Amino acid sequence: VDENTPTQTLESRTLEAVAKLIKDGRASQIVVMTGAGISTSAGIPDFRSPDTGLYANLARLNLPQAEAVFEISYFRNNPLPFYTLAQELYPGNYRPTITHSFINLLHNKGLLLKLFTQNIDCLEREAGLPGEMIVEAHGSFARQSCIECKCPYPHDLMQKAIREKSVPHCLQDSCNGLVKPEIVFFGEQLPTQFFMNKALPAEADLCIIMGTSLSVQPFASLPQFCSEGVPRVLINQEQVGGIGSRTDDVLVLGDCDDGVRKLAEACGWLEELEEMWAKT
Ligand code: CNA
Repeated sequence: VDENTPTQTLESRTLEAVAKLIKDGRASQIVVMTGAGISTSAGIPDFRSPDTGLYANLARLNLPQAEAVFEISYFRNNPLPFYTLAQELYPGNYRPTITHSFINLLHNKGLLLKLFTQNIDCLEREAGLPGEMIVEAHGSFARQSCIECKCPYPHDLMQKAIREKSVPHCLQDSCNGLVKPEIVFFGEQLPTQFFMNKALPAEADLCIIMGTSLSVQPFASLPQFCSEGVPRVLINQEQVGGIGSRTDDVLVLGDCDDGVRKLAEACGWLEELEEMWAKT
């Protein structure tokens, strides 16, 4: 839609109008959808940004193609590249960003319906958001199991393996299969939690999408489940996923920490947000 198309819900396609909607109590069931871009300022590279993204920097691992690091058939023959990467991404090495704190602030104010994240870094939990508010669509490092018999593997042994960059094997004598954190590889089913919650965006009265290229399905389809007339705000370096095509879509192109600060300021929450973040 072009600039002159009339909006349905917002007074204008701006962050200020979104803030007004929130302050007027007309947006209180907010769904947030995130990806690797909300963790780049914490120091964790995303996948697809040219030059800085992980895919651009995987050459040292000698992979046939960058994506192979998350392919189960490749992992079965050569799990080391994944474990090299896992050591980098493993929770505990990074501090949540102000964008993570913003999502937690929405929850504290009773405005968050659900966070859908593609991230596996657990930074939203570390920012204080309770697990039940989060749909980890691509799994996380919170659990690990054998890729053959699916038997769970102890967390402390996994931490040790990651630290030592060794590859853990199933503890069942008869199995000895490879163990992998329950993060979703290409071609693997998403967690049931995703399918149980994927209709939720239809109940939202505001959608905020941040730091994702919206290029991985089925996650990329989530914003389409928002009802017509429900504002969808994209805070991202680039325009993605057709956001901008509806009358109440708002594009905030640039760094997501900047965008989040602007939205918080327009809501009158900036000081509170900065204080909350300082405590993480
Ligand atoms: P992606 O495809 O790498 O896209 C990232 C998006 O964020 C791009 O559109 C960037 O332009 C944008 N971006 C990068 N930095 C910023 C910033 N500071 N401010 C605003 N926008 C920014 O990542 P997606 O999450 O969309 O792809 C899905 C994959 C990436 C999922 O399976 C994740 O598991 C996986 N991943 C996760 C992490 C993590 O957990 N932190 C890190 C790397 C990859």
